[in-house]
Amino acid sequence: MIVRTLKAAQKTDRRVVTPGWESTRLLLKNDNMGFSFHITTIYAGAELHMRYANHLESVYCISGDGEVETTEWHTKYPITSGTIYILDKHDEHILRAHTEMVMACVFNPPLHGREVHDETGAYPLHAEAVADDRS
Ligand code: 9YT
Repeated sequence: MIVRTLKAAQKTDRRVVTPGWESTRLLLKNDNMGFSFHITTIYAGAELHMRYANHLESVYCISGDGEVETTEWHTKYPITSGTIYILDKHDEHILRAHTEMVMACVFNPPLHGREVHDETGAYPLHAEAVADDRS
């Protein structure tokens, strides 16, 4: 069994900070679970254009208000506490945070730990790993 806390993980290089969001990656590839799990905060006013070409992602909104728009159909879905969106087709999308949003995110395949978006809005398949701190 592996036990971690968000508070402790935020003090390590599991926490990745960018201008529009930050994400603490609580469960990663080197845990050998087949997926990764992150708590992500999207800063108020952020507009993120993403397309995870190499990953599938599910995003559950814990708190905050925003919307996600598919760029193929321009369909907009309100995202608020209790809503999940599931990018089952590597969907290109835009996430807009009207307020600060806290999300629980799952990636398959799992992230290594230090990924940030490339110019296409994707994460690379290989990236720097964080320390293996399994207890
Ligand atoms: C919702 C979303 O995809 N935000 C970008 C960060 C990502 N969730 C991550 O790396 O944890």
